[in-house]
Amino acid sequence: MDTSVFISKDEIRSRFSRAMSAMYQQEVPQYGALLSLVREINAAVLEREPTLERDLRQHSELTRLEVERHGAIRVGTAAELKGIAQIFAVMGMYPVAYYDLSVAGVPVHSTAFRPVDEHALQINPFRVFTSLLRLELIEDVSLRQQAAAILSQRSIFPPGLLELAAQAQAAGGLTEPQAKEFVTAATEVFRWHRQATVDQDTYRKFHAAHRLLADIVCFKGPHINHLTPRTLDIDAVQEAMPQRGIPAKELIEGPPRRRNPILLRQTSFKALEEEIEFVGQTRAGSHTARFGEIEQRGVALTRAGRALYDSLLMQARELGSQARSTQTYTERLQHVFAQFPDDEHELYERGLAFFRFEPRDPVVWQQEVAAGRPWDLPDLVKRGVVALSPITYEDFLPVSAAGIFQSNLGDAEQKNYVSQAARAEFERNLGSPVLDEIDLYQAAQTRSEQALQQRFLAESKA
Ligand code: OOG
Ligand code: NI
Repeated sequence: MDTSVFISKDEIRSRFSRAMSAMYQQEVPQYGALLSLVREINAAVLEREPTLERDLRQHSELTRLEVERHGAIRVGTAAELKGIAQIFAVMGMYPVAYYDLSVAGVPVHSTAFRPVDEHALQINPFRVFTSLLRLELIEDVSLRQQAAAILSQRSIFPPGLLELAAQAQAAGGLTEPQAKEFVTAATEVFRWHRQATVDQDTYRKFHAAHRLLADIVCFKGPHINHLTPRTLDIDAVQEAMPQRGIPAKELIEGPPRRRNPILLRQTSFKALEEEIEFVGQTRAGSHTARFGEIEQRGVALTRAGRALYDSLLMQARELGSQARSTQTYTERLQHVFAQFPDDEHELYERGLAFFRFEPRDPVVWQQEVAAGRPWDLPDLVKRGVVALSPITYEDFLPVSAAGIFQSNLGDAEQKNYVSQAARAEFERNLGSPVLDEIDLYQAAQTRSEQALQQRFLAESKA
């Protein structure tokens, strides 16, 4: 087979994310309004910070600043999850990390399908946060059985789509006409259907048990529930949303604002009420599930860095639950996170964050090579011969994800389940293990270090 006729996975992923964006803007006009706001604020930031502009331009980031960075779906069964995995694989998206949301009272567990290699991430990092319903966390046994029966009746994939995915896997790719057909059919899986598959009483029963249960079980498929563009100033967008009549969630999730951003900050507007039709009823009902989100990413943390982040976040939240506190959550977060170093060199030296390495200046580098000292990266970094370039965090945060879920469920839904992580069960349902995100960042850092070391050795011999 002549593989040169195949369209690259990265290209198929880019086309898919564009198609999803177009569909979602049509389905949820308020999402279009959010996109315009983000575009305006990004433009203002670039004007204010010419060095950032130059940086983004150099890294070919400027032209794709406006493309969506992620979306989210929720599926009902193991078979659906396996099919979804097969479809995303065609686009070079693989399951990374396991997220247990049961702690937050949400009866799902999740992974994110995303590109993993650096080149693919650079071309288009689009990822889909994918949650699987955990019926075993629904108390009412008969409701559980009814949900399983309804789910077993539906088929979320248009005819031919899984076959096309299987063929892509067997042959090693898709030709242009196949890729076209594939993107159209794959996008169709996530379309919104205003016709519920059940009558109003059934919907109400599921809704009363958990709103998420109704959202997952009562419709034809796993409609995309939000898309998320990248913003260069999340605080500005958060502030501007209400002024534009966009009902913003109260808080930005994740770490506080810092000089050196870490991990992921995100916020959203609340899910809209949408008209739906029930089986056998002429009067319309309503359902809320779909919203818009924005994100701003920072450097990926090592296991030590992540442990520090988790413990500081916990502290900020615990302080909040003490009645005496007069500080706002944002103030507490700022205060507690003063303990997290905000200096690149310190983050590197203390092994808290992941970086790539490059010579700061060609002349200084030449002199260093000529000096004949042995290779010692920490020393070269310390002396400023080698510059640090942060490795971007490409994943999600379970506490933040829970906050995003909950802002769309209403307070009444904050049922707390005991933590019941079930990673092995999830992986069985998925049909493969999920990749470890920290291993991926570690590998990227190690590759960068080794490449620079090889260059150092080669040039010093020459
Ligand atoms: C997913 C919520 C999590 C994020 O960005 O953390 C998420 C959902 O509501 O289905 O998308
Ligand atoms: Ni999201």
